[in-house]
Amino acid sequence: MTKRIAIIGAGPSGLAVLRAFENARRKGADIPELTCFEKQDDWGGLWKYSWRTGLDHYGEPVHGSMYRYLWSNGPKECLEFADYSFEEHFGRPIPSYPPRAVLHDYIMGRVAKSDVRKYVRFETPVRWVAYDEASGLFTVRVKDLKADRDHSETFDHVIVASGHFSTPNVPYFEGLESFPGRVMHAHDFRSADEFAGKDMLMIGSSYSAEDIGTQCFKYGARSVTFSYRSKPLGFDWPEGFEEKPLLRKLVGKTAFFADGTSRKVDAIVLCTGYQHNFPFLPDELRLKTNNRLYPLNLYKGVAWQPNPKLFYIGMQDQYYTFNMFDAQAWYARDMILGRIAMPDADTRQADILDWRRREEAIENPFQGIDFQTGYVRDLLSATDYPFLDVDAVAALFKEWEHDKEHSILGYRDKSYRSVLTGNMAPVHHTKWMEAMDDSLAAFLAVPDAA
Ligand code: FAD
Ligand code: NA7
Repeated sequence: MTKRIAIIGAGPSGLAVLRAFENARRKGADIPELTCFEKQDDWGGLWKYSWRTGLDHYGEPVHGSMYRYLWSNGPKECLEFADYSFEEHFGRPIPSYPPRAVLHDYIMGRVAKSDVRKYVRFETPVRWVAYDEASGLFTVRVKDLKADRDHSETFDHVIVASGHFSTPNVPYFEGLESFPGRVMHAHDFRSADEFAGKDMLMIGSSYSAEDIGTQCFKYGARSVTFSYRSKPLGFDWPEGFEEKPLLRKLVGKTAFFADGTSRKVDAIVLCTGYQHNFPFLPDELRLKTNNRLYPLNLYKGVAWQPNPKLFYIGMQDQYYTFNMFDAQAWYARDMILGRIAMPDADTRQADILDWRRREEAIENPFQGIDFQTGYVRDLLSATDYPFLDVDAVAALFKEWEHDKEHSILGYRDKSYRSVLTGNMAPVHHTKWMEAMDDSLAAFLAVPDAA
């Protein structure tokens, strides 16, 4: 009997799994029967932009957390698929920090080249997964939204690739309920335009705060105040930005901070991160973790320790993204195909704890980059994924960190060399702070040729 595999989600992680199996099939392997359940009406995960917030037209929670005017917050050279360069997709080298639409086009280009769309059932959210010890099978209950019908199927393996930047973590601060202006979580932020001329307060000091704050400034916000819980972002901020310790309370429009200072603000964006949320999984199958580089209970970061027939892809905090999802997908595929032996539970646990110990020793971003580089290298060394020079990628990540330190509003004007093609990215025709049109056409336009 052919094995059956359920993949939950057709974002970059789920697509990496489809590609991994397809790659094996093309090389002559007998692959299992694949079914990918995707709740949205197209693939691409977060990269498929949705203007919607809250609930969608079916009453389902909107998955999208990306916003208009989102540009890559790391160099594209760090996320390039080893088997599909940006140059192959666009026919020429392109600048290092593309806007969302360009990255979306690139991700779509690779999957369009392989015949995997047939495996995906769109508008079909997974409602529940149960494991039966006696049969050794998973039962997956899904809802066909278009047909308005629930049904169940059985599978030998389940691969969870449903993402973890969709369910907002929303803390409470005294006075929020009577604040006379916009309050939203980053998950619901879509367009910076509405904040032109406003004084903004961002709670949080990580990627969302930094990016939404600078973007609002770019589109005309009068000032941006960041409020941090543990440590400030710490950039050399230009005029118009400031950092404050944690918000204590709001009285009308006035925000009071832990250092006793205060200021008036017009709008608040809670950039307070996301929850790993798997409402379709029972306790014994459900990953419980915060956003970190090495969650417990995942052998090699992918196989569910208590029941390694279940896999998770893309659940770590991410320096590496697309190429790490590939490395994970190829590794999970090879465990399922029996090409990589699944060690016993004690060996797996010792390996998990070893990686976790190394993760806990990380003291700064450079060590974080080295840690995840080591992790990706470990996975890649075991499969036939095309060669990826991860040391060269790590060097680019460190250059990126330096470039951000040097200029938080100007780092996206930098160029980096592709580790795949060896070619240097061209400088973009417009500085990021002046590039207001984030469309694919505007980004790829060659002004001199007009
Ligand atoms: P997702 O992209 O979240 O895809 C998960 C898929 O699973 C979705 O299609 C969803 O609809 C589906 N799904 C969820 N639940 C179910 C269910 N129950 N049943 C069926 N389907 C389901 N990365 C970068 O490399 N560069 C960036 O510049 C960058 N910017 C980012 C900006 C923001 C605001 C955010 C939130 C993330 C950003 N990321 C960036 C990181 C991003 O997480 C990854 O690039 C990537 O999208 C993760 O892929 P994924 O497939 O794991 O998850
Ligand atoms: P992150 O990177 O998980 O960061 C969450 C931030 O929110 C972090 O600074 C936290 O502070 C802060 N936080 C969380 N809870 C609170 C409370 N209760 N009060 C104050 N501050 C809080 O999420 P992001 O959204 O920034 O980034 C996620 C992805 O989106 C990323 O991959 C980007 O590319 C885009 P802490 O440091 O823990 O004190």
